[in-house]
Amino acid sequence: MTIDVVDWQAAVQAIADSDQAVISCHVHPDGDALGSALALHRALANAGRKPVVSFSEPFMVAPQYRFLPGIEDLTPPDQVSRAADLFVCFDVGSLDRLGSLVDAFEGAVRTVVIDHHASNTRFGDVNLVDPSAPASAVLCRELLRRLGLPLDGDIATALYTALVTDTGRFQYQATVPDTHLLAAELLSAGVDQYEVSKAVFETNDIGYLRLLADVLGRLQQVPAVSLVWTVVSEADLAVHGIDMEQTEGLIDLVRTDGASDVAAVLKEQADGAYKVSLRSKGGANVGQLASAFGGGGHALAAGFTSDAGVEDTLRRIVEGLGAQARDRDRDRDRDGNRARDRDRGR
Ligand SMILES: [Mn+2]
Repeated sequence: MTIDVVDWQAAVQAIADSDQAVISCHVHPDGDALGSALALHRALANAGRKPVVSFSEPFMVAPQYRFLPGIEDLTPPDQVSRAADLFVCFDVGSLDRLGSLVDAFEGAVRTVVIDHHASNTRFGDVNLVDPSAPASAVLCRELLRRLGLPLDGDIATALYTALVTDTGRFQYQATVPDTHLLAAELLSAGVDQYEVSKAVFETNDIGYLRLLADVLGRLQQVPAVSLVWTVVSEADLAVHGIDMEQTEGLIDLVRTDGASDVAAVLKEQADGAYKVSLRSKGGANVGQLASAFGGGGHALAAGFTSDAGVEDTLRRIVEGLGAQARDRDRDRDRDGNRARDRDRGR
């Protein structure tokens, strides 16, 4: 944990002092964002408090998360107070990622930001940010412990769903022994892990499977920068009757191309812009790349939005990856020269 104890204490104090906290997460919430927010909401409600949990327009939960306990407690964002005594958000790297709840955040008396994105802009009064945490849910669990709020089966299910999705089923690099210990603790608290797996990983819409056939059919490799990429258009969604929210897992298939270090999926938005998801297996730093284009994320998983069209967006990605590769080569050469100089006794 890289979070200062003073910050933990400030967050605990802020939450303990609040009666009607607004709890939220980023737009188009994934399992970690939604699971963490629902977990804190339920824990506070169990303690007799009156928290509100919500997220931005479009106020739609992706189908694979609709089984989550507490989903029925979500309040539409336009009904959320713009003058709450406290606003707590999970998995939100920067203020704009709160979408239509930005004004609710800005109107709150106190704000607490809990996140694990390396690119987090620390926009809260209190910021609990640990880029080494494999999921925001890990920080949520620690917060509950410090608040003295016990787990129940529903809280554990929300946190487990967050953990299993953000770690790629305990596969990604941030997964450490403590991650498995937390999973064990959550399962012991009453999670039916196969119900979670079935809902999240084993239930696809036939339209999505057919969309996959189209989208994977147009995969392209750019060997010069070890990139594989594809695009999902609004037309694809219309043809197969799919919402963009349902394509969250697509990048995980694309990234399995064994010949490529970096995977990119360009998703066309209703306004014609493209949301770009990026993954790296360790060669490139896609977080740095996404930040350069106004987005953010982690070294191995990041994203940004582009209104430049497919061709120009791709050209920028390729140029950015090329520049990173040249920087890495230069660093390697310099280190090599140093080692040689040392060997020669200079
Ligand atoms: Mn996360």
